[in-house]
Amino acid sequence: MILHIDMDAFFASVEQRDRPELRGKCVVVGGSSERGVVTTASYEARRYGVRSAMPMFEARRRCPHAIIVPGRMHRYKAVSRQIMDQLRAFTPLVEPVSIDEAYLDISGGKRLFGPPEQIARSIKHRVMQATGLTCSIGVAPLRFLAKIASDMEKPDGLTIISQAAVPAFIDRLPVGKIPGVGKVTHEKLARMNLITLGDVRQYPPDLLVNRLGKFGHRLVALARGEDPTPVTPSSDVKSVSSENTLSRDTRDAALLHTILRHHAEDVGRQLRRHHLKARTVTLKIKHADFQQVTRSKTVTRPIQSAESIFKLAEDLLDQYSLTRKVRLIGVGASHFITADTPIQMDLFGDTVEGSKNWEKVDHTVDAINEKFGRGFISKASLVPPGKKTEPDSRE
Ligand code: TTP
Ligand code: MG
Repeated sequence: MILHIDMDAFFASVEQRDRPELRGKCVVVGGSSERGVVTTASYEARRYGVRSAMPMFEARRRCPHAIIVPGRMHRYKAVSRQIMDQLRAFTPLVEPVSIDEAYLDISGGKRLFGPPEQIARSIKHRVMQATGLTCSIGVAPLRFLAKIASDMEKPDGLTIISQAAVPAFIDRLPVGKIPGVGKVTHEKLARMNLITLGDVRQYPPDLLVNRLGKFGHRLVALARGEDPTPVTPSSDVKSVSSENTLSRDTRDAALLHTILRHHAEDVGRQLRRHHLKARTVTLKIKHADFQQVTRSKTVTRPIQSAESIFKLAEDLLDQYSLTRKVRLIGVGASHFITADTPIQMDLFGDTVEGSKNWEKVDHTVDAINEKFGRGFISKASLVPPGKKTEPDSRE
């Protein structure tokens, strides 16, 4: 089963979430100048006919009381990452296709997360908990139908097309709804009297290919209920690392250990963000004379927690004889397996004793920092000596 998720009025919803005074109002995101266009509009504004890509003056004409806000792309991107992260908790097979939509292959999720409808509801719930935003979801045995389904009950929709319902759905599906059928193709099909995908199925395939070229092949396949495009996870990350050039060259082992700890923490965070576990940890050192040294250690069982990464990096540093001053130090992790599903976690367990608990700590720290900003909370071992004071009232 393929699940397609698409956020509702994404940019506008983020603005309404961040600025409570905009909630329930007609919000239009876009350029407010003479030549500005609408990027998106809240559902309140859509009632007045405001649409994406409409000139802003037209939007103003249709909805004079609309509040126009300029976009904040960095913000939307950050929220998008948060959403994709939530999705990866259900399956590693997540293919983001735009800033606010993704395909998931949920075929393997039944045992862990229940039937498709339950998975979809859990996803909606999780996305809401993590971001305060609503989304619409479509589930179907075919990728293109999942996409169409997610659009059918917007906003806050959930539409499931079961295997049994597919033939009838295809037969009645207006061709204009098919992703990839633009205005020109739509008109061509209309001239051939092809109104639904059912009409396409009954049409001689050769003739269709003749008229439409390559896209004709695709339409013939879709009409037969074939959409072989697999869900391809975008994450082809091969390694993650964290390093820094020191403000002063040093051989001070205690200082280097503290810095390593920070890097291990950062690497752990990246692994968790990508839902990966690593089997190899690499220590990288650049000396004052710019000579670079790397030392690696590979373990049998994949790790993810900052603590496990730090322990390995620390061993590597201890085994390396520091005869010269260090200019740059870093930690890397590679040799990945995906670490998304509890099955895999149980299967592989974890290596360093007690690191399961550390993983829990790391995940909690990630969640808090995600909500309140990076650095809101961190481990005592990362705080420089002398700064471990009582939290002030602000904290
Ligand atoms: P969409 O998912 O197409 O639109 P939407 O999320 O705003 O509304 P809907 O509930 O109908 O899904 O696009 C996602 C975001 O991408 C949208 O919030 C703004 C941005 N976008 C553009 O920048 N340019 C465009 O032409 C469109 C359509 C969207
Ligand atoms: Mg959307």
